[in-house]
Amino acid sequence: MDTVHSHTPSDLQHAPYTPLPDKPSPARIRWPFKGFAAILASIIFLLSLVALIINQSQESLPQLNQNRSPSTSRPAESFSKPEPRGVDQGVSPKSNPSFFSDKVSYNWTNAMFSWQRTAYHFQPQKNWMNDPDGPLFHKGWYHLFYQYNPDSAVWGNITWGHAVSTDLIHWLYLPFAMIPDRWYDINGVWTGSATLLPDGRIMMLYTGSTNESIQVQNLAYPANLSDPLLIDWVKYPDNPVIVPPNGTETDEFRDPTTAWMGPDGTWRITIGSRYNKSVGLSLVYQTSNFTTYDLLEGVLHAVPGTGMWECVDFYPVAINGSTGLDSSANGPGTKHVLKASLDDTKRDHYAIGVYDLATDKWTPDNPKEDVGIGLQVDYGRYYASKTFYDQSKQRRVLWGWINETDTETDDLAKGWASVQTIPREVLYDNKTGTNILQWPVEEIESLSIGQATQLDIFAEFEIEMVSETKHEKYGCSGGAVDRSHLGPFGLLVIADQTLSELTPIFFRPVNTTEGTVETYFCADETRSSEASDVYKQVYGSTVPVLTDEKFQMRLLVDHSIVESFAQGGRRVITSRVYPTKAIYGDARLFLFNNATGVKVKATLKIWDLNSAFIHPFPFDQN
Ligand code: DQQ
Repeated sequence: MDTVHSHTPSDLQHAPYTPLPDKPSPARIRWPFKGFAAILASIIFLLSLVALIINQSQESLPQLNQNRSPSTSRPAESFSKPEPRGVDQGVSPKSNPSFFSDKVSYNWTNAMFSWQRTAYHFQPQKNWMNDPDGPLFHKGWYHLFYQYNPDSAVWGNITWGHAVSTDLIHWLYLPFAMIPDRWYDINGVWTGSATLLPDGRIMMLYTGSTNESIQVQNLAYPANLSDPLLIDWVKYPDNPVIVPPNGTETDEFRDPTTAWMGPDGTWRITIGSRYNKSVGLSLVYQTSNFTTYDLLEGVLHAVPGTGMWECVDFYPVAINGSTGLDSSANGPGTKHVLKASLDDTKRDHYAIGVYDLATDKWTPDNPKEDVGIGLQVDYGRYYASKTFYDQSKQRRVLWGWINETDTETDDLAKGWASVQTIPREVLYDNKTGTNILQWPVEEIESLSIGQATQLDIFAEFEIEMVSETKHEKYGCSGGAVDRSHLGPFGLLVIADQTLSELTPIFFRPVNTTEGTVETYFCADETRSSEASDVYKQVYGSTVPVLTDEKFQMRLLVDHSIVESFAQGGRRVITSRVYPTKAIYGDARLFLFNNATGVKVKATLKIWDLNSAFIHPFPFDQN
């Protein structure tokens, strides 16, 4: 057997395994749980702005490039301009498209870059990160693996980073789980998923990009299952276990899912691909031992015009249930979610449907809202998501990659790129029956403290007509400045006092020609930064607001990230913003109502969130 001796990041010591404490030594961990302080405000307002000035301090900010003075401007020309990588290796460009190739870099300061680094979202100490990989729970620890470049803040040399947590919020970095060191993954240890077998074994399937840039599927497993940290991984000596089947483009065949067990007692996995240049699809393989596989006839599902499906995720959800389901659950009372990350648009789309166990085919409940042409998992800056079943809390947990919208040059200058979302619990929405619900895992509440630089905001809005309503057709695209009868209204986050920088997260209800009201939930990044070399857009979609419901949003604000959940998580928008003025003590939060025909009553609860503890594992203290 080949044991993978991962090369160790310079800042992590790979100590030989010794018995572990239940959790990291408290001496090294300072989590000031002081209970949470909630500020509850009921505010009635019409056409007004109410400023809530949030005390911000610089104390807990991580320092980047400490040898540089915070006020020192970085000369833009001192950084080279590499091309986004990926296409040559048969994977789409992973850094930002060249929106800004002709533009001059903004005069960023180190203080601005430092502010962007998040305090309670997971990100590596430095360098590039993309997709979450193989999340799982084992012997008291949550494991997160991730696509990582050990050498730079741009995509390349993809290696599996590894971190563990006892609560999905505080993380300890471990040595790399797998590095690209075999012919079958020398061009990258790409995305994969874990399957926990009933006998306790863990099978990790991942895509390797071979020495010839062919995408193959490989098997790895922990060298020592009794190690709660799962530090050493073995690559199966007869890898690859699956090669691209005839008729499949050899560079469009990747990202195996977690396996689920069929009624015949054998396992199935699905792998995304593309047919005839534009048909996105997912193939199904059957296995009894994870080393040999049979391709089943037909496909799990295919949707013309959607292009290559990356990072397919396939899992059951319970109808009328309040817990998550293991990937092998099926039968009456379940539906199946099929998710694909569309390589062409860089958006994660899903649909809810029915999985036929006899034929291994999945059918969407609503063909008009099929995978890739209907719902998105998140309408913001978000990609390559993946769920896992957390057997310790009977819940399904979703991870997603928040990618950057600045330039590679800026990422190289700040020394890192990308963040993972806060893990979200996923449930079927029993009320609408048409969407999933996503909600931050409950453990995030442990970060609530008296005063901090990060926020968890819950806002409810009720509207009262003050003038006659008329039909108006607006969506999100006009942004927050467009005024109409019923909206927009919401919150301005990461705003400075003069409102020269602001990110509105808002509702815009509109009267339809049928006499009903349709509500849009939107995030407008167009004024989020004065920097010119940052891509800014308006994100959003319609959201079901049922007749007995108020308009509700929950926002997680973490320096440069805003995760926005509408109506209990029916729609989610993640924003990655790059403020230059609304930073440190100058970051503000405002309420706004731009509707011309309604009064809005807002109720706000705001929790200040502490920083999470995200550090190297304290091997020296065992
Ligand atoms: N990222 C991986 C691929 C996957 C893509 C490479 C999605 O396996 O298709 O880093 O971002």
